[in-house]
Amino acid sequence: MIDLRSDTVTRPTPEMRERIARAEVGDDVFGEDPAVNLLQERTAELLGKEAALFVASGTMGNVAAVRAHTRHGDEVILDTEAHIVHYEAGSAAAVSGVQFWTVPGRAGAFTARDVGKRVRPDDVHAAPTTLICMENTHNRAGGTVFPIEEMEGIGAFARERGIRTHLDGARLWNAAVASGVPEARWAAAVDSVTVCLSKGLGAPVGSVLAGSADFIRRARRVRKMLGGGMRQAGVLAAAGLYALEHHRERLADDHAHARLLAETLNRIPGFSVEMDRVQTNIIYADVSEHRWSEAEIVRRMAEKEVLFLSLGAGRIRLVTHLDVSRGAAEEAAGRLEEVLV
Ligand code: TLP
Repeated sequence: MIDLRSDTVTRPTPEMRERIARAEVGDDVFGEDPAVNLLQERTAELLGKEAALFVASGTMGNVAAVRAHTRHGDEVILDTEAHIVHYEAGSAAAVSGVQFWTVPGRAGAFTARDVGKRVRPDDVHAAPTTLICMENTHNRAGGTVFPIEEMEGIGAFARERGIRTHLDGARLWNAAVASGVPEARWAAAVDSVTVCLSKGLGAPVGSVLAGSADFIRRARRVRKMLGGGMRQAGVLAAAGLYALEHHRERLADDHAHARLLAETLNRIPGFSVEMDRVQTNIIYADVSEHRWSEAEIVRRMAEKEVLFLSLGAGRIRLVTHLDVSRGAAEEAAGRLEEVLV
């Protein structure tokens, strides 16, 4: 089976399991888990932030960030296609009581000028603009990299006006490898950042939220409120530490495999992939011109043991990751051509 549904499907490698088995643990709600503490320190250092917090998921990191940055009734500016808008179960409204004003981004990115048009005046009619969220790489835009200069421009604009900024960096590692711009430079542009260990990096569970010490203190309380105060979480943090040390550079392989698959898909009549969006490990293909519906395409390929997702509106998504070797990517490409041409 070649599973291209998401980079979240990876299983821990034998070496990672070894590290998990050796993890030194304690009660993390008391702040006494050595592996969790080490993971938080290492991630904060890597991102150039004062402090960091281990959380159960990328969603929990974003939820805690939005809640810790805002008050009920505030307004948040973010891209129309953001993960926070589409896939976080309405948490910004339910948990933080904020409303969105979305920007139709270009490949998931927008500029300080776009934001400038949406910041509310200090007026009795308006919800105060207190937070801007960005996403890098951008999932629904196709794993695209947010241009660093634009993010720095937005960061500077926001700081001048006392507006906070948060980066959903679930796949910031991929952006760093694809662009050569280190994670810390992106993190420096914003007040807080969520990074995921359980996507391309291959850990079974976990994300890290980083920011100032004061922000992380507030986020820790939100995490507790969400039921995310974990106890001997070092068994999970150990996997994250292993992933940070060993699985970042190899993301370049995932990107090369995604390109190979995208080129193959583009040769299939009725398929169309915007190649300039295939910058990392995610591929979206428009299949609306194919003789089969997207559901039928997914079903036929599943019969051939190649899995990917149908997203509706004639789009499918394939994602490469740690458990898809060069050989498996070539094999998947061969089966796609065999069945769909
Ligand atoms: N994305 C998942 C699904 O939720 C769609 C996937 O398969 O791609 N930010 C971004 C940009 C993400 O892509 C995801 C996960 C998250 C946050 C949430 O992470 P988790 O799944 O750990 O809550």
